[in-house]
Amino acid sequence: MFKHAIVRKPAENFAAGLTTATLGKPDYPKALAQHEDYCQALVRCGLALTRLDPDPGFPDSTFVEDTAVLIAGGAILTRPGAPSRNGEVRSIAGVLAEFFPPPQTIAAPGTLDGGDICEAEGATFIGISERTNQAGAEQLAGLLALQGLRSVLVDIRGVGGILHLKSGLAYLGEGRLAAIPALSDREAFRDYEVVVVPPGEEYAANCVRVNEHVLMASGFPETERALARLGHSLLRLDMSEFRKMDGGLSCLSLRF
Ligand code: CIR
Repeated sequence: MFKHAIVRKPAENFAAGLTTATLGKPDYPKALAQHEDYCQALVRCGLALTRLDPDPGFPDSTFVEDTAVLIAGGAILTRPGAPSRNGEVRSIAGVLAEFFPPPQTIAAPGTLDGGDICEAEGATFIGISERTNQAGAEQLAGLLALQGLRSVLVDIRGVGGILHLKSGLAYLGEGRLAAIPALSDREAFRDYEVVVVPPGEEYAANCVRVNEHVLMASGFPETERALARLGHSLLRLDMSEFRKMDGGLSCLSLRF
């Protein structure tokens, strides 16, 4: 069960962050409203929120998930692969100190973004991407192994259209994953039931199971029907403005 989440409101210069999407510039008031809806959904899932102030020094800092990995009661500070995001870790470290013992860290030459980490009961999948390199992935796997946790590295560098592993993969609980077609038949996932999101609905694979609910982006009817049919209680959220900045549902919070 998750009890808590850390979120950070987007800063006014949110549109100055990194993106590869060609969906236009995000509308700031709309992004704020969508962020608030997201926060309310987490509250509805039973979470207490730590809400951080916007940080215009780092336009991508609303995507807090990338700065830390919270697994097995411990915190690991990441070393984000995008140089412009490296400084985001410092302020998150201060917040995590309220909740966790002194954190482990990912060290150079390793780089790692939290968006590449998918914890799936029995295994932690670590994406090797444009942001997370082999050294970073191996460091994290080593730290998790000290806790007796198994990691599986998943190279996503050849997969188009996703920034992070979790842009195309989510753990839904009870041995079930949601995945984009390009990832769905990877050997790494063979012990899981994989719900494949249909072509054209790839963005919907970045959903998040939070206690009794699954948060998913609105506007993806086939995925919605498939998840509902499997008995998931869905909370649908408009993510349009975050999508314009390559962001999804999972990246907007650190949950623990
Ligand atoms: C970036 O490129 O770093 C941000 N604009 C988006 C980060 C999204 N994070 C995530 O999916 N975990």
